[in-house]
Amino acid sequence: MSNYVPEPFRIKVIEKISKTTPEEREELLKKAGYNLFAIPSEKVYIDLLTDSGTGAMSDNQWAGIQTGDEAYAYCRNWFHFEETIRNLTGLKFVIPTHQGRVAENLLFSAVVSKGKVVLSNSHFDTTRANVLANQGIPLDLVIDEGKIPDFIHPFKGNIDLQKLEKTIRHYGKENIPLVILTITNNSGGGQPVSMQNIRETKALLKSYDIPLFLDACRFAENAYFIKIREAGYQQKTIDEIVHEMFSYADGVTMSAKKDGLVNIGGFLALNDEALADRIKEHLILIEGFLTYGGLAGRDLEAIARGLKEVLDEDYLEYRVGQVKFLGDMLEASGVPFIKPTGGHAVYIDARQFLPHIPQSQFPGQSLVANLYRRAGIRATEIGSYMFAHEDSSTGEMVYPDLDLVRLAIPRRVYTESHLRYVAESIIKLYHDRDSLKGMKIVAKGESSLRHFVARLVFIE
Ligand code: PLI
Repeated sequence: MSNYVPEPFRIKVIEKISKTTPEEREELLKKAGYNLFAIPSEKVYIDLLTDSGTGAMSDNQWAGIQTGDEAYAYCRNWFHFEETIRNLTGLKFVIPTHQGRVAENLLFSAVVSKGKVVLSNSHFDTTRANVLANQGIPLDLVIDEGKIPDFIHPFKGNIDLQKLEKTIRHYGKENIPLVILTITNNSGGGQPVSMQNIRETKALLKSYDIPLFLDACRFAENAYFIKIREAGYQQKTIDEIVHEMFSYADGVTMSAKKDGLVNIGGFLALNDEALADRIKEHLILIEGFLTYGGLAGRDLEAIARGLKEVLDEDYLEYRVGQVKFLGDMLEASGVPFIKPTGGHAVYIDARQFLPHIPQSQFPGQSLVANLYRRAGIRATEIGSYMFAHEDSSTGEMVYPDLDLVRLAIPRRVYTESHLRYVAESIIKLYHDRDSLKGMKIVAKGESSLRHFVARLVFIE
């Protein structure tokens, strides 16, 4: 078992969390249609639904909030925000948004149209949905090792360069408006992408004149993995690694709700001036003026400060260490999960955990519902419930490669003892796994984001 890396901070403000009884939770689950997104947060004991927007800000960020300049145009915090992002990414044009998916919406509605193909290591669900909403085709080309849950590889988020080149040739470069690398690769287990892979992807794309974008929500965690796992980077600072990563990018989309260490915010940054100008017009239509993009001045300030704070190596060591600590406790009891652990979450392999439940009966969602039912812990399914869909040409169901349950750890929120409680609860559930039942959907929305709204029942 690994040692716990102590928090590099002390706690100055606390928020009460409440315990509920199993009977109360059973009622809440029924009412929510076994959809954990519909459970009131005050009824959750440990909330691992997401690491997005759920972190704790620092005293420095809260102090920044007090300096918010709430003028409509060109507030002082905008200048700090823009300068911070330019310095971080080296990109010229910065477009603020209130969260990451709006950056995706603005980007893909500008460059994707019917039949255009967007290639990625793995699209996150909102990224995929934004490509689809513009009638584009999102394709995932992560390396094969990235799809084998217990295969140990330092950079399981890498894109397969051979497949990338083959796919570009197949569709023709004129049909590929951009390639986007998700760092770290959320849908594939929070796994990092190596510097070599980013560099080689850029070199390949340059020869075809296709821009490279980074979905950089978790760029600092990715940089930390490069530092500890990739030859030649041990002596570099996180700052230097981050600069090199972004030096290969023609553009970046970012949800600041992750490595921006804030509760709301995002941005798009890019070098193509003509494209930036088109996007800015759309920004004014759907988000707000060029210098606030749906955010308050105080939010811009908190993001600017968060983007600097996140580069602290002590913080990143603790952050990635927390995830590993949880993984090591599960490993000691044989619970199957994606190895090695990634940057922001432990991803349980639900098909191995519940081999008696077929993909068509959503093993991951059964695990998620039972974990809340028994322990008050909220996690999220990333598998058949989220992604399975009917092939429009054959009418057959298409299932994802992996059925995962994500235990996402909010930044700077939970302590070692919370993680111990989580591990103990999951291990108990694992010992009792044969009693868990499959599920079926009884009501669903039509969009490709059905998992937020669908209702389910257990198959008795
Ligand atoms: O939730 P947004 O709109 O601020 O960001 C969308 C988004 C884009 N890319 C990636 C890799 C994400 O992880 C992401 C959001 N992630 C969420 C909400 C999550 O729970 O992981």
